[in-house]
Amino acid sequence: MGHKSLATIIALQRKTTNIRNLCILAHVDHGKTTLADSLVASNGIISSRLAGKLRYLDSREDEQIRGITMKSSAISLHFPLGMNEYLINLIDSPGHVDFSSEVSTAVRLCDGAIVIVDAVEGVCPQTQVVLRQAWLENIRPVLVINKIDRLIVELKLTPQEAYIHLKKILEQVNAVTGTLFTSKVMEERAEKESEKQGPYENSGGEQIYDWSAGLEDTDDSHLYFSPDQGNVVFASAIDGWGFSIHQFAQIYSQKMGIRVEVLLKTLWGDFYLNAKAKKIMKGAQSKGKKPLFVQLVLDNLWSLYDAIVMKRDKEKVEKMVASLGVKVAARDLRHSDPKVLLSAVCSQWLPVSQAVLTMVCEKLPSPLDVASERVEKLMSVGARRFDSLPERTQELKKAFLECSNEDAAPVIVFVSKMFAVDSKALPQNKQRPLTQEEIAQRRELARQRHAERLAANQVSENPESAHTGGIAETAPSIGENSTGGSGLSAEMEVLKSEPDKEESKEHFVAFARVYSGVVRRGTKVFVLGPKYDPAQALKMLPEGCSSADALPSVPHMSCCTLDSLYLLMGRELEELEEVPSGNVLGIGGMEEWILKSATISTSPACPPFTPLNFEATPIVRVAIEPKHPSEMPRLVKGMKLLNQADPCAEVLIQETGEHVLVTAGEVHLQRCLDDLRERFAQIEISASKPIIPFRETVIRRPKVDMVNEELGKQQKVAVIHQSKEEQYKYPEGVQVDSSGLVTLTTPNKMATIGVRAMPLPEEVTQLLEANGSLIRTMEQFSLSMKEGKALEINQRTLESIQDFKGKLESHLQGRKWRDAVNRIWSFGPRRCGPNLLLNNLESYQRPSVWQCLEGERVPGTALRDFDNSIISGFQLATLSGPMCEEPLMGVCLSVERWDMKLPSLGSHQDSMDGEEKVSDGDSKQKAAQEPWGAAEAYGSHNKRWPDVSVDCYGPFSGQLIAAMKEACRHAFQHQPQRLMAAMYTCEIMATAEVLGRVYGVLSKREGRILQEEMKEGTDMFIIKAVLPVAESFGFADEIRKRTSGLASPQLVFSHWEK
Ligand SMILES: Nc1nc2c(ncn2[C@@H]2O[C@H](COP(=O)(O)OP(=O)(O)OP(=O)(O)O)[C@@H](O)[C@H]2O)c(=O)[nH]1
Ligand SMILES: [Mg+2]
Repeated sequence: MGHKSLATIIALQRKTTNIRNLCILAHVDHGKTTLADSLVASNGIISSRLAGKLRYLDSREDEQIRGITMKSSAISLHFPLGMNEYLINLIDSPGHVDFSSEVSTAVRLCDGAIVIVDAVEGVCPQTQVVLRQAWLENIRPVLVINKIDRLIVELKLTPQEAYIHLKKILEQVNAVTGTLFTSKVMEERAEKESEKQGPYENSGGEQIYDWSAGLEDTDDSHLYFSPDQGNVVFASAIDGWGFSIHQFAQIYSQKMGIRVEVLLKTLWGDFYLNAKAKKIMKGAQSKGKKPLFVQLVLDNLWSLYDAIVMKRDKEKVEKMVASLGVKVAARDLRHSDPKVLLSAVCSQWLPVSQAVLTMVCEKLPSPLDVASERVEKLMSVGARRFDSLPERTQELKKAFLECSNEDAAPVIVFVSKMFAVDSKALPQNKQRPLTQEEIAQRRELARQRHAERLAANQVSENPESAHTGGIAETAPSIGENSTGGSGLSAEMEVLKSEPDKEESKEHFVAFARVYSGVVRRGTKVFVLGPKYDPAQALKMLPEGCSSADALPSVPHMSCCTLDSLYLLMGRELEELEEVPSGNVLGIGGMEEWILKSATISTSPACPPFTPLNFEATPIVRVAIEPKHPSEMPRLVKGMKLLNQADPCAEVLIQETGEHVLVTAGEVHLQRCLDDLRERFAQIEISASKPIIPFRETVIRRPKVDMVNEELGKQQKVAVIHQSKEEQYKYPEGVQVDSSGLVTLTTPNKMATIGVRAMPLPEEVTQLLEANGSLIRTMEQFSLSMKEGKALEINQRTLESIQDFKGKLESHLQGRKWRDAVNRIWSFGPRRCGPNLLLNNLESYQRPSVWQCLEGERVPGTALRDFDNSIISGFQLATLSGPMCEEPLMGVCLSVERWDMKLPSLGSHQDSMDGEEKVSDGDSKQKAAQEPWGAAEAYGSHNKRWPDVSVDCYGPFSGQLIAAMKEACRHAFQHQPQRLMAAMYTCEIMATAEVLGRVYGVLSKREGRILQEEMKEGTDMFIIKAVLPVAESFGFADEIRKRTSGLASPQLVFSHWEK
């Protein structure tokens, strides 16, 4: 990039009001990257001839080959509008579901978004997802309806039909927004009402619509997309044109002498031109007249396409070109491909970059317009109440709102992902293409040297001449090309001394945004992990300390120096000295401190930002091994790098020592494997077939006997299972009674546990699945209570918990479930999964999991000893079931017996009758919380039960955990067991001709059709189906092949099915 434009951008970075941070969002293939090309071309970074063909922001080779974007990438553009010059930080995001985590990382850094919708396909599943994501992050969207050319050329609609079609698309998009908006209004109203003291006061009818107080600054006009609001552009990114009705209003106000304001209101909608009366009238539809939009806008476009593409009418084209006042090169006029001429004409007449960027600058907010609501959301992690944060933390809200780039303002930066770049791509090492002047200069220099050398050669052989002769015109040495100018960075020194070793090294750049203050090179900052707690840290750190001081170590906080800052320019990076507030930037050298995302600040009071909302569930797992076993260390290193470079891939080492990669889908898996092979590990690897995920569950025992001939298919299977189960030999020490209660005693015979397994009603399982985050909040609350401090949970979350509890109660009815909800001991696995542990012990009371709802709070309630061992045993049992070590789902494990037979231990035991014991000491409770380390805790602090805590069978709490786990497993095995398969939903769009083939592929793969409907205004059918994940591999490819690429499904994980 030229020095001039770099300087322009640096200058613009300080004008916060003129900055727009935005991302392009859409369903896959709706034209995001193509549109980005036109915007990039408007800055001269690529030639406008190549715009739309190059897909400049798809810089990876596999992105170019497959034609889909896989990583989001950013570029900074400048755009003059009227008297102002704007800085546009643009992020292009992928549309494929597998990469939706990349969308989350992009959306977090932006204030606005361009949502693109394909004019033929309309609103697709990912369109809804991205609209929701934009909504959840409180960023403002504008709309581009793209590929209008397809309506003309492919669907061959008339302008009138196209107008109706476009109106429908707008309705669809607005319907999605409408749903989001209503749910939010409802929520806020509920919250406001609960904040008022009495729920019965103020519930008069007229209050119902009075939600304005919470939303006074959310003017709802921007919520809906409408051309007359100026937030819709109609475009064909590939042909380079686009317009909002403002442009046409301008054109026709001059031509027809109608005021611009009038045209703006009437160009879209049911208005028509009454030529006789020279008036614009309402009611075009009822009177059968052409709406203005058709007459003044679409008709013109259609006739242009007709003349250039369909009829190739040279004369007409020339006339039109002349009347539009555009200049077309002679070779474009003669070009054999009419599209070349078309885009030459259209991109001058209605340049898409102009239309889109004008809309962006006018309709999207600057970083200064950040809403207070968004700030609070970003700052308060999870369910925490904003006003429960430390005072100094709350004060930082002001810094967010001011977005100040004064030196005194605290620095706050959020890193949403880490991305890997080749060391060659770093600006320090890059061989930049030279500007014209530089080339001329160098040519001159080389000429001089050449002349000198010739002269020298004539005199004598000079050893230096060989050296100078090596300099080529276009390949300057690194030093000459350094953009920093003032000396080389430390990294460069290393690079120079060890070029070979460094070449293959991956560098990570943090994808970030400055929310407050100015980031400078060399600034010392705190790096805060997602679990950092400012309240805890402020207590530990001295008052007024800074990151430059020597500080005690605080959990989830580290200090580091920012050593390189970059301007992100698509494929390139430019080095920067400082980046002021409100800008998107790259930060180098953070890989040691940041794994995937982090918050960076100069103030220790800064809270970590709320975690990103990831929409995709990583579900496709493969085991990976190197081709040559000796290369294992490289694989391990490579997988570590991959884990860091991908927001959503997970890397696990299983107990068996297998290295497992978990990805969001097949395409994502392929990309991860390619990355590992070619980049991070650089070795040959082999990947197993995808490991199909299952869940294990139990079902109700069928109430039929074996001779009943009327058995359904399902029941027959159950009976076969049952008879198998009867043969199942329980190991010694495990007793099962006729009702299914499994009892088991610890090896040291001190404790006996009785557990029963029951299937949970399906609705309950679903509820548990859907409310994972609430359960986690409850768990956090219980933990904080144990530690003696109560977490402040915000009202909205409390209400959701109450609601959740109510729903559980309503589904757990009947004698079997009496009071079950209040007897919940834990959720599992991982303390938040879809299984329940019930406390059905008569004699044992423990604090309920619903503590946070109970008004009276008794911190540090003493639990019975080893309460935690029971929970841990349950967690282990639910994490991997007895059938194939997969997690359990929909299982209720009820503890019905828990006896502790304690040996008489002399004086301390007088309070116990050998059966029951209630904890009083903290140390034992601690021991119970850390089951595996319990022996030490007992040994050193508490001599009361030396022979109970540890014996030849190991620590007692450990024995109890193992016994509980075994009891759960046997109880599970006593019931009729089932495996649940993971299911995808997919939406396939196909034309009538290929419909049959789509059905063929679906049924071969055991897919089930849920719905089939005709897409309005097109000849496409939309088929919604569910498909087992196990059958899905290669599905998308097969569909594409069988339909010659006409249908391509998107698979989204949906649910588990028995
Ligand atoms: N007819 C027509 N085709 C277009 C238009 N814009 C883009 N395309 C084509 O649509 C395809 C997808 O375009 P991309 O820009 O890669 O789409 P994308 O939204 O970036 O796709 P992902 O990044 O994979 O989600 C390409 O073949 C483009 O040539 C348009 O305005 N009209
Ligand atoms: Mg793309």
